[in-house]
Amino acid sequence: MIRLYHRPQTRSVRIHWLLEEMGLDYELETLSDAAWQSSDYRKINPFGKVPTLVDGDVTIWESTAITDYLLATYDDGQFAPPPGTPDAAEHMSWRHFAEATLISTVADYAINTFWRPDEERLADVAQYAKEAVQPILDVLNAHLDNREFMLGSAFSATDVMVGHAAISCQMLDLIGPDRAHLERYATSMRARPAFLKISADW
Ligand SMILES: N[C@@H](CCC(=O)N[C@@H](CS)C(=O)NCC(=O)O)C(=O)O
Repeated sequence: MIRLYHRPQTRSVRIHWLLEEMGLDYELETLSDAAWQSSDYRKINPFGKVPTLVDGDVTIWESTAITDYLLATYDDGQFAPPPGTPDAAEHMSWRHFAEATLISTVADYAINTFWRPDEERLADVAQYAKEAVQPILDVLNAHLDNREFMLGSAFSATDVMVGHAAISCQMLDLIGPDRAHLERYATSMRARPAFLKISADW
């Protein structure tokens, strides 16, 4: 049985959502503050971060790596293009972009505008992140012109990774009035049945 070590309002939401999209059986282990910071948790995730996924003998962390694992182990071609194709390369590019370029910048903004208590927020970092994300969102918005999903007309695991960031931007008022494609995309991702099942995570 797959077990997801999870916290609401974190990157583990993406894996929770993907598990629902893929229709897999899983157990959700929502960590308390104490469990998250415990030495026991560091035995399965050396950085003490979420998500971590355990599946039998397999323990895997880093959410993009977890999506790689779930696709390689359980996907029958529904959630990713065939390996070694141009579509697969595009799928990998955008899926990694979602963590490495997009959500890392959005998270700096979120942490310093609402996640941390007031006295721990760094206004300079929030301002920097808000400025840094603008050209990234412009590219994403342009990409979504005439595309229902990140790869065109078919939903894929990339939409969970990028969709999570798009929804976060919508909630944080980062999309702005001139990015209609991104706005439409975020709204449509939020309406997906699998997303609605995990929406209490937000
Ligand atoms: N690149 C990692 C980032 C994981 C990460 O930073 N998770 C945050 C929550 S969004 C966390 O657990 N932070 C706790 C900490 O840093 O102590 C991934 O995608 O899994």
